[in-house]
Amino acid sequence: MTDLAAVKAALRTQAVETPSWAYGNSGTRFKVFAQPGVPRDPFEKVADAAKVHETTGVAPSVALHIPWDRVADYAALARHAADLGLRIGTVNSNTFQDDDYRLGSVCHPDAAVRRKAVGHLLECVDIMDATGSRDLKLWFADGTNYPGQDDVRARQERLAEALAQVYGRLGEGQRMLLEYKLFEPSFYTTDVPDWGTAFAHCLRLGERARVVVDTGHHAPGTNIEFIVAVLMREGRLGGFDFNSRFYADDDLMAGAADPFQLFRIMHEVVGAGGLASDVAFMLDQCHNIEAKIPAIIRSVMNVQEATAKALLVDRPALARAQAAGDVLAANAVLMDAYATDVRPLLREVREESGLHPDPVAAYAASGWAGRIVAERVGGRPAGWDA
Ligand code: AOS
Ligand code: ZN
Ligand code: ZN
Repeated sequence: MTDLAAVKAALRTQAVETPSWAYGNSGTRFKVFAQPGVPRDPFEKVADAAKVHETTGVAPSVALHIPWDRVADYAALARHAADLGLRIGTVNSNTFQDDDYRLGSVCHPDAAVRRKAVGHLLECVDIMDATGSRDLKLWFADGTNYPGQDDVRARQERLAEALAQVYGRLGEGQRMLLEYKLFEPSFYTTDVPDWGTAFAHCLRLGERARVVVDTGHHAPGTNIEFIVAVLMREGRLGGFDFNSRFYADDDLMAGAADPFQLFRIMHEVVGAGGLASDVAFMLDQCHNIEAKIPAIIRSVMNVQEATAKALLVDRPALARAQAAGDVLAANAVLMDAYATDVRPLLREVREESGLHPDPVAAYAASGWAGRIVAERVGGRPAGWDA
């Protein structure tokens, strides 16, 4: 028998961080379809993120991406967020958009380029100090395209050196989250291609270096929940970049392509006590053809639904079935939870928190979509083609 009050309480404590770049225009390398009303600066991105929190109640922070979100006064940006009931979350670095980075950034064969890349990462920590952010998220586009292009082991050494420098600069309570990705933009080797490589670097650095699992960064068929379980057991899961993929790193709405996978991941998180831990639940998405704010609201709701289902798993019954070796009964316990329609429960949770039961409808009724189209003329791309 599930304790519904406990499930609701857990759901109320959930926090999903939304990414600033998801509010701006984005696209593929073929075309960016500009949308009217998109933010013209980081302050407006924060304002949109505040709308997501206002309607869902569970999106209290927004991640920055530097230099896309470069401002003159980061403390002012943090104050602006606080005024809107939000805080600045993870700071994401960008060492992939300069010509200098053709052969990589922190793994580049030229020490001068490596110094430039590390300088940028250190600047990101300065920004964290100014905004009060806890986490620095590192994703490197480093790698090679052809066998023999560079020395794989030398590149790992350079990476380790750069990470150690940045880790040493972190303030107390700040963390380094290292994100891995199988391929792209490099097509032969990637310097941080998988959780094992990221984990190995984190182990050398120290306890505040953690791995980020972006759900779009694996080979098809990879059992992501297994990776989650192992990293949580080691105390090294820093957080998630949630999104959906059908083919590669598609960055579609979380829970859109494979809601069952999202449920299986959240089942491992809940089982390991992750909801009450320091695991960061972030979205990393781009909304190329759909309206951005409603798509982010939908993604947050999808994460909530997967979480609610994971919380509804009858864990004592599951443990009994597992101990008895009853394969079918154990599987049935999980599938029963997954098959539960949790939408009425989530509507209740929202109403009990003084929110509209339907965040999508609440956003539509707020008039914000019309207001930003009228007020914001000349919205900027998120950065990919800036
Ligand atoms: C890139 O594929 C990664 O998912 C990173 O998290 C990246 O920094 C993010 O998508 C913002 O561009
Ligand atoms: Zn990511
Ligand atoms: Zn990605």
